[in-house]
Amino acid sequence: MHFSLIKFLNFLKLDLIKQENSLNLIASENYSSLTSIIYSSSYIVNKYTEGYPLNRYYSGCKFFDFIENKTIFESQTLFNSLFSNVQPHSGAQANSAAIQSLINLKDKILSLDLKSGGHLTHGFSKNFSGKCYNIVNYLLDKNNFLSNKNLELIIKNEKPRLLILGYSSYQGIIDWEYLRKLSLKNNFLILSDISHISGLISSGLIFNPINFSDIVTSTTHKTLRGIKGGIILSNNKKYFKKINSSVFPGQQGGCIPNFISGKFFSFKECNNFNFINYTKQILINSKIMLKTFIFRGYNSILNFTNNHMFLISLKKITNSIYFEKYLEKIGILVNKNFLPNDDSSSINPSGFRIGLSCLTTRKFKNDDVELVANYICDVIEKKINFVKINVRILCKIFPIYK
Ligand code: DSN
Repeated sequence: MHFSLIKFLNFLKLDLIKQENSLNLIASENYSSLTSIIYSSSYIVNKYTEGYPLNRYYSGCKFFDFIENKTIFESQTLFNSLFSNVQPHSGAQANSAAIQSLINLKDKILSLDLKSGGHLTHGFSKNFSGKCYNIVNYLLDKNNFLSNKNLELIIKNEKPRLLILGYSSYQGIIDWEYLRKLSLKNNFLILSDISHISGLISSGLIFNPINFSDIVTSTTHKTLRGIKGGIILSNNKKYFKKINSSVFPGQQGGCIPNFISGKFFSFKECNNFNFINYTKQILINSKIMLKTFIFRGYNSILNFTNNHMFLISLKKITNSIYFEKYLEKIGILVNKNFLPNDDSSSINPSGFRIGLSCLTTRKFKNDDVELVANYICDVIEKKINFVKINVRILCKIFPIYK
């Protein structure tokens, strides 16, 4: 075998070893099942499948038509939706296609500020969304809540065409029912990006906004624990055709057929009681971990979490870049993160974000996550003896892939 090929294969192997030997608390990640991984790596990758079932640009798609239809069906069942497009390569592409389906270039979008928990594709100046649309941001209130009253005021003043709900680092509750009423009264549309919380929604643990939004988008690999990619859902007939044409040919060429077959297996796994129990445990773990940090004297933006994640402040404690890198050295992965109204730069923001999807997939339960939170506090407080070895032991007790 050629030397560089051996090296390449070795890096793949090393990455798996690193995954097995790390406690991953990155809120946007999770571990796909071996079944989903295997079926997203099939020979169907060879096929070009531009278009939609029974309406393809190329011939020879009849078996893939069946696969795509089944995948669509599974995602509709998961979210009680009448329509689903499973082709977006990613959440970013799903958002781009959804926005194109709803509004015109330069129309006004109201979205949560990136520092308060928003996402790049919700209007960041260097992203397509910030370049193609007129963006106005809303903020959390002074107690870090998403305030209906503040939103109502800004909507009255700014008259947006589109309101984006759904966030990357907000642990509070979104009042979809109230905001839907507001949208009907004030004539704006709602796009809900449920990427982070879609697994919790599909299990019925968080309110499903499908009937309270014009379009819903999600990634498939966060709490939903699937193969990487995006989906677009809607119960509003008016948008079904528009969404399909915004994805193809508007946004992408051919979809990635092997990933769509991987998504099928992932969705099938979510349509199952085991997955519901898994997501219940995520919520328990997330609440216990946050409580442990608070007990040890750390501040979060809210003193509760409604989902799989939360933010912890490092203000006046330590530097977040150094902290993230140091934790990685001892085998714990977190990501440094902005806090609402952060005056620090994106390179060195004032806090870090914790998510419990990965540890829960490894079957960590109440006491186990409490232990991990205590290890992190020990590291911050420099009582660091034995943490690295203890992390390694936990990784061995709770393997990802047996
Ligand atoms: N950066 C990821 C997130 O946390 O939302 C996905 O874009």
